[in-house]
Amino acid sequence: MSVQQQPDDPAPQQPDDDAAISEIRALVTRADDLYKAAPARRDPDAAREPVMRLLDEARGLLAGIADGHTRRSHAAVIAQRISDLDLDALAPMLEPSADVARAPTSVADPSRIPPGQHLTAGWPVLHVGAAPEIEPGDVRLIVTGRVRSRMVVDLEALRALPTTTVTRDFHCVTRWSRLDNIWTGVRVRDVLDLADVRDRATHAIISGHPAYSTNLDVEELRADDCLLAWAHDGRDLPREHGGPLRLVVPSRYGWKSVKWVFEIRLVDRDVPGYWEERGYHDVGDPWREERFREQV
Ligand SMILES: Nc1nc2c(c(=O)[nH]1)N[C@H]1C(S)=C(S)[C@@H](COP(=O)(O)O)O[C@H]1N2
Ligand SMILES: [Mo]
Repeated sequence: MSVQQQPDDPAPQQPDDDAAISEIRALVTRADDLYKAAPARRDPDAAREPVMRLLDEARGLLAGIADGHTRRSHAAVIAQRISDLDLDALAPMLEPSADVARAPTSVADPSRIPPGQHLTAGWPVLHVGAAPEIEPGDVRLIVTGRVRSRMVVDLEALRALPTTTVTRDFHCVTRWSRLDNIWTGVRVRDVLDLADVRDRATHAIISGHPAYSTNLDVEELRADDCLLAWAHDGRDLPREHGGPLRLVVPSRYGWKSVKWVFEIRLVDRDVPGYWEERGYHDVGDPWREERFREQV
């Protein structure tokens, strides 16, 4: 599969962008190193301030990246780290993607908002690594592991299955919620049935580009509103939100909704994914506020 990483803008990337990007990368690496260092492990509160200073500095350099897509991608990388340290500092820095219709921020029924969440009208972009650029014709989804027929399907084959549209709220563990997202795609259940999942399969590891994964139990994957989606609000899914194809798991925090999804691997035990290995909850139900794994 060809996965190229390119800026949005066909114009050549500004040399200034490169300078800002490498400075940001260096600051984020320093922040990570500092946070992982043994003294920081013993006293995370003391580490917080110097790490935040580095991340703040990195954040200040974002304005130096002219290409909007590249800028949001780097903002997302910084945001994810800040969210671990100080959620209040995060909200003002999340840059919503351009050209996406605004979502409601007031609701008649406040019981639609899970505990600890606030509403956002824009659609923040959040992911680790650089967003890949994948042509619709290059999309391949592998369904493998404990299945009777291992499958590799392309987007055309997925679109030939019965299409479903659902309207669902989206809740990110970094505390923003976006209401009334209209997703169009196919039910994961239909794809699982084609692959003929073996009885022993209890969980799945879902992987997305460039190097992301999460775990879900099979029962959740088979829910009516769990989709492999290619459209949002009636338009092709924007690239930075996981286009051409992403997983959508509305009943879980956003980190389970893998963007640029390329593999569903059925397994017979629960295997933590990217964020779960870093302390996020294995289930991640926003209504139960399952943000983090219980401390062991
Ligand atoms: N491939 C991939 N998918 C991903 C992520 C990621 O880092 N890589 N981040 C997750 C997280 S933490 C969230 S909240 C949502 C954000 O989706 P959005 O950028 O469309 O708002 O994508 C999820 N899917
Ligand atoms: Mo998230």
